[in-house]
Amino acid sequence: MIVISERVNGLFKSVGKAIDDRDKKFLQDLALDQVKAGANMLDVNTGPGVDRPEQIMKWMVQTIQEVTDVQLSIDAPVPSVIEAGLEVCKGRALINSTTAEQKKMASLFPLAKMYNAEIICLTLDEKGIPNDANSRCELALTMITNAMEYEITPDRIFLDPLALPVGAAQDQGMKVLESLKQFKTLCDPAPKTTVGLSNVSNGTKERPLINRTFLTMLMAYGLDSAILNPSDTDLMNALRTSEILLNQKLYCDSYLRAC
Ligand code: THG
Repeated sequence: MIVISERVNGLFKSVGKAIDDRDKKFLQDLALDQVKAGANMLDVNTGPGVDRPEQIMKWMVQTIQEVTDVQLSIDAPVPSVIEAGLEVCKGRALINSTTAEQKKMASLFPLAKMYNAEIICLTLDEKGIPNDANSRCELALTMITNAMEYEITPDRIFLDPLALPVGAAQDQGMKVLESLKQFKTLCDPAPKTTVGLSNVSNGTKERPLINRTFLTMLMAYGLDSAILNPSDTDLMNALRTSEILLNQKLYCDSYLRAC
């Protein structure tokens, strides 16, 4: 599993404050802490409603790169903010994200090509998030085909079926699982898959339990990566145990400590 930390996000109050104060040390300590907790990648997001998000994205990427070479996922709803992050990103970046909306694809696939980046493709379009797995697959194919026009091969694509809050859309959990399985059959080489795990527990009273239960299910359906909170030890233990049970990692008695 590729673990992408969700914590480097201005949405969290303490991170938002560090951004406002341009507190480099806070951001750098957070980044290192996430890597130590098991993050293979950091999802960098300025958070909503900031002034000059392009400048803030650049500052965040540069500040983090001063202390770690870990891969960065540049997360923003606006292409110009993603481009700002890509301009200063030293290693290979993951673009988070395009959708199947024509305008989004027309700006983000050229950026992925220009910066030789990987890219997350959210299965939603002008009409919103589809209601079932088949329609999510249709949008996934649209994005895979469009990406090929820019010489972006499927192994550089992470398909995201969009996990939704269980309290608001209870029927969607199973549809997300089915989508993951079907995505793998769409092309060869198969695209990778990801989800924003914490979405599923938004607004519930049992967030950590719901997150880790859903994660083990997603992994059984072939999930390759997830944006999650690596500081949640129970969650990471469930993840490591799933890797063992799915025969993705070699078992030894001390596998939790070894990770
Ligand atoms: N897919 C992709 N990218 C994504 C998402 C996705 N990026 C953003 C998001 N979804 C994943 N990241 C988060 C980060 C935080 C939370 C959920 C998902 C979260 N935050 C607390 C909340 O909103 O209640 C904040 C609490 C606090 O302020 O401390 O839940 O789906 N590709």
